Amino acid sequence: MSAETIFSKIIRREIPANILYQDELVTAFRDINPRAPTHILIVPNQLIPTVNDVEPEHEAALGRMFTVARKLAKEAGIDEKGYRLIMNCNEHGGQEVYHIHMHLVGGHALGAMLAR
Ligand code: DGP
Repeated sequence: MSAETIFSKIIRREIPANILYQDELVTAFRDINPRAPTHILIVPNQLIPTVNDVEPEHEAALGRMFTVARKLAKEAGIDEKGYRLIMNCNEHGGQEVYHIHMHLVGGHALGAMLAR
């Protein structure tokens, strides 16, 4: 069993978060430390620590993360100008919370994908 993170408590609504969307597979809430005008985290309700732990049985939740990203980007009014979806994995990827999550960021031009 993997160790739960703060995200499991947010999903179960045991601690406060600005939840924008929730269904049986995924939950989306505003990042506590936004790096852009829109910065939303979309997470599977089931704990998957890293992308390295993804299995075929997770495909429904992972696919739902994209359809929810599309919906929330439209609701935020950033769909036409564009946005970025980011998933960090492990130390070199800069992952801080070991419950996989998709960052939906946008609201202004985000610049180069990676610092050189
Ligand atoms: P990452 O580096 O990809 O693991 O990003 C983790 C993100 O999670 C980071 O942008 C800050 C956010 N975060 C961490 N703790 C909390 C929390 O308690 N509430 C919310 N809403 N976001 C959090």
